[in-house]
Amino acid sequence: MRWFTRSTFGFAGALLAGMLLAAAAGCSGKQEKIVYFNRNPKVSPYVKWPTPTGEVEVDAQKRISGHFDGKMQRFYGVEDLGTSGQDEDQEPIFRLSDGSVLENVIIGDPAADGIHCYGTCTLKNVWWERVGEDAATFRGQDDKDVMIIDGGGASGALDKVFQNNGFGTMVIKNFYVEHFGKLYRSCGNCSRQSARKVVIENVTAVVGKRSSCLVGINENYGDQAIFKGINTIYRAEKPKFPVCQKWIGNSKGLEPKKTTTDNDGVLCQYSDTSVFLK
Ligand code: ADA
Ligand code: CA
Ligand code: CA
Repeated sequence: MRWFTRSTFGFAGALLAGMLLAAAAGCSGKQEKIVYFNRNPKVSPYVKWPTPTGEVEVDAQKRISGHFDGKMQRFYGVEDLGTSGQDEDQEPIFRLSDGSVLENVIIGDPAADGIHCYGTCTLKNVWWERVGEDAATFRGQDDKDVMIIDGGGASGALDKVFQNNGFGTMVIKNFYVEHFGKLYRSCGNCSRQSARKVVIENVTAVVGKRSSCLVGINENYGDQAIFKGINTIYRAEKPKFPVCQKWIGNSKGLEPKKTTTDNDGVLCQYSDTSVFLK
């Protein structure tokens, strides 16, 4: 379900239409508001969504190497990137090479395949107003690679928010998530499987109707999920919502099989001092 529709002529078109409307309304003495398509998610008691300082249309993936400060502008896809469905072949808005840092960015709608990171990288204060196919994908090249997501938040993920498809550790900290399927999934059926890790630290999650687990890992490849700091999960919508779901993954592109859930102290490591279920 889309929360709102977006016409094909894009933000500039909307602005122009808005101006024309306003001009026309001016003749009849009525004030019309400009219609913005990339709206903030609804107000949340747990987070303050940032207000964009500007709007940036992205028609081809932006390649980042080194440091990029988005200065809290809203970046969203147009033309080939003007997609936000569940198609697995979408390109990202940002493509980060090994060693990159991306900060102060708002990803608007359409968000396509979000952000791809090839190697070690850091996302600081990045917000997704309405996640596309997923929010960010880590394609670590070896077990030492780390993708750090520090600060920010995400809303509107029909399925996954963060996807770990290569090697290495994903750290998700100081992050807010709502209206999501899974916050994190170690790829269940990628052709290159490995023992992937995730560290969840100071995360606030509001479980929604579509939420199926906070993190999903493959037990047969020795994945791990480690919870640090204070993580708060509001699960009124689904009282049995699992924090950590284990699966038997494969490298053949098949649908993986679910096994057990929750803390076992080895693969899923948490306690009632690191995870608070509300
Ligand atoms: C699904 C799919 C994977 C991979 C992933 C992604 O989980 O089964 O093969 O494409 O999405 O990276 O979006
Ligand atoms: Ca996917
Ligand atoms: Ca994807």
